Amino acid sequence: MNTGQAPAGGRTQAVAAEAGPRPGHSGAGGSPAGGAALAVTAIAGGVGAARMLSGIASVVGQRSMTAVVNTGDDTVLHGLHVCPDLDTVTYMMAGVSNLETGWGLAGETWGVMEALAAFDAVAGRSLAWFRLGDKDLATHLYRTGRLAAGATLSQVTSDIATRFGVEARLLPMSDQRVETRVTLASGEVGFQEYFVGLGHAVPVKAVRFAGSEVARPAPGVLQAIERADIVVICPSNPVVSIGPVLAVPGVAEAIVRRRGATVAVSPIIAGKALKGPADRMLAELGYEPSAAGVAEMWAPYAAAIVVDNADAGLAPRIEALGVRCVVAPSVMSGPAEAAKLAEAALGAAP
Ligand code: FO1
Repeated sequence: MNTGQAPAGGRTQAVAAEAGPRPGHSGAGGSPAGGAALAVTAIAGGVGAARMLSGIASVVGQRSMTAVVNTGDDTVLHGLHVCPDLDTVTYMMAGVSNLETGWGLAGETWGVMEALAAFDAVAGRSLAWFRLGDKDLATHLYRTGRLAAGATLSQVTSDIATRFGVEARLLPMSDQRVETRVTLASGEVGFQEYFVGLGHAVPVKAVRFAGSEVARPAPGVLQAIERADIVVICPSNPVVSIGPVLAVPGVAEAIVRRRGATVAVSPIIAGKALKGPADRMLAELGYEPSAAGVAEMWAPYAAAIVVDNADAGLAPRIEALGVRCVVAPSVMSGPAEAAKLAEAALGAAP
């Protein structure tokens, strides 16, 4: 999917803080016991990817990992540059994320949002519809200030990861702005207006990634894909979380070249997304909302896919696509389950 446009017809080849980490968090990174760590590069969206990454970290150690993260969800609010997926991944890898929501920081307070909402009447609209916690705001303030002073998003992302003690390499997909735009019956809106503002409760007619045609992969992205022992396509929404990454020129081609070393994990279990609108969105855009539909989308990119036990019956269809199907429990209800899924995914890579 290197067209800057999400696929509309489906079935196409071209698809196309609190102080300190929680106990058990492997923030120090390092190799797993008993040998050299595998170098893993993950293509990541938001919450599902963050859980998967923490599972991978518990298997190979953070220092062996690179995550190439979607920035199509990024938005400017109150003049601040907010990068939801980068922050979700950073906070999860640091062991400081809000585990209930999956986004934002644990132990957050909301004083600024409450004070901001007091301006709603004079503004004539809701100002705090996208909730930025007091501590989380420090991340957006720092990022915005550094970008305004001329730093690249890659540099700032690296700084933020360092501040939170993350040792995995976190790369934005691009230093240029690529904006996921969603067409609804009422017209086109930005991704967060659809996702948070409208609670993703309205049908999607089309998705595009504005700016992708002229974007370049951020420094290190192509090398991380080329040099990885294993590339993992995380269980994120294929259209709006992984799609923008693939839309950055050169990234899809790099993954296709590493197809033999690439494994995907299905975000769809028994026809449903655990969180978010992926199942509905796939159907609305002409894809089959099932693990087999996801396998069909990823067949050009990945030699193997992990699907949940509930989808074991789809294995023959998936294998007929030329994709090795590994069946494993894939609901990441906690760190132990995430680690087991990571083991299955890393073991699935040919
Ligand atoms: N998601 C929500 O559903 N409501 C919010 O108010 C919200 C605020 C927010 C603030 C910072 C951040 O990094 C993420 C936030 N998210 C919120 C999550 C975000 O909209 C989505 O999870 C991703 O964009 C989809 O991957």
